[in-house]
Amino acid sequence: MAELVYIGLGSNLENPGKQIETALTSLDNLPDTRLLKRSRLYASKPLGPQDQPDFMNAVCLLETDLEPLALLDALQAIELAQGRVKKRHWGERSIDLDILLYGQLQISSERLNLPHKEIASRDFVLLPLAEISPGLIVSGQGTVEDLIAQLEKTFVVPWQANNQI
Ligand code: ROI
Repeated sequence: MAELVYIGLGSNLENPGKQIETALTSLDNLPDTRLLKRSRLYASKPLGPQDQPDFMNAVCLLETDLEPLALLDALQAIELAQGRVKKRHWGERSIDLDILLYGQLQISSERLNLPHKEIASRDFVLLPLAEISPGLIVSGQGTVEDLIAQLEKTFVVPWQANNQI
């Protein structure tokens, strides 16, 4: 049965914008999977150590027949194919793909927690999510706009070729 699945994409190494565009193409090409929507690219200040480059982030909506763990395997294969580099905990990375929401599914296991535990606290997830799915309810936590309103401050801006955060 096809499910609607939100994926978060992030990169701050090796041409981040291009890393995200490449990953979006790969997601659309997964078996039994279709890319329904994607956000713009957003530039964001790093969460974690500040002595690393700013991030580029985006969110997309897929329709997929892949089961959650099969999808997770597929995301990790895309990360590997893009030569994923991860330098340190909460540090710089060339591409990071996270399953944010998988239909209404709630699971908590060693490999996968759904909904993703950090959605509500991450401006670089919430702003692109609100762009592609205004009014989306993040299970038990309210709408994406409610969650944005609860953030103290945001450090995320839609990216244009020549802007600064
Ligand atoms: N910070 C931002 N702004 N965007 C990310 O995608 C991101 N991903 C991460 C850590 C290192 C926690 N910080 C981030 O994994």
